[in-house]
Amino acid sequence: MVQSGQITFYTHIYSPYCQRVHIALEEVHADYRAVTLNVMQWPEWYNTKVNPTTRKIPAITYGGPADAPPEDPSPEAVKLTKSLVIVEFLADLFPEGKLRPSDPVQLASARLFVALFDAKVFEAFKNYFFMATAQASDLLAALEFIQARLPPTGFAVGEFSIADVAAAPFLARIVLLLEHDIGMYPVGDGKKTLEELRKPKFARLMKYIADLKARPSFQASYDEAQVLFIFQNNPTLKRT
Ligand SMILES: N[C@@H](CCC(=O)N[C@@H](CS)C(=O)NCC(=O)O)C(=O)O
Repeated sequence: MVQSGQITFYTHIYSPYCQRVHIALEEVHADYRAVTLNVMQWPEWYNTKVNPTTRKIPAITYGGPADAPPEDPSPEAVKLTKSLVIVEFLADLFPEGKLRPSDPVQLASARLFVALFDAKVFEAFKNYFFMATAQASDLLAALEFIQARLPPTGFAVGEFSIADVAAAPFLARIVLLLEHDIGMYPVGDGKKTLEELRKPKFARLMKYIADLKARPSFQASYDEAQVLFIFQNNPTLKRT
């Protein structure tokens, strides 16, 4: 399909939710303009003119004049937020990008994978790294649960799909945080947890993560050094 409207993508490199959208944009070869928000000084125009609904990133505007300034998008442009809504929108807009399996069973499996991933892995990610209300064993259990859903080879439902778009940013950040022992858990716990993940029991999951990270769309949307720097300086991840 020839893209019929402009796409402006509001983002920041640290955000796994933004990376979902970024991966999808790259996968479908969309023509888009990325606007990095100054998250240290959250711009008021973003809350009032781009995303008054949730005031979070990511968001996109679609359509309207291509030369409208990002901080003053045209009323003609559609404004969308919520990473998975945008990813599904891009899958619809660019069917040739094949982000969404054409087989209904595969599609349902991909959507189920996303729902389970968010319920299990995201919860453990938040609670283990940021809240210290979960143990390493909770994170490992969530990852084992997701690993058990993977086919022997390939991506979450075989071919690369929305399921992988949703999972990749979080899985990459989990490994990165563990490698650098960043999180609200006791010092040294991250490295021990990573040792567990490097055991044969988690070989399938680690191969899946390696395959995700090797994907050109992932590489185009990720800068490990920058993400690490932001995590290292994130006050909500500083142990007291
Ligand atoms: N469920 C939303 C979550 C988006 C989200 O939490 N974004 C964070 C960045 S990772 C944000 O904008 N935080 C700023 C804030 O809460 O003020 C999605 O899927 O897009």
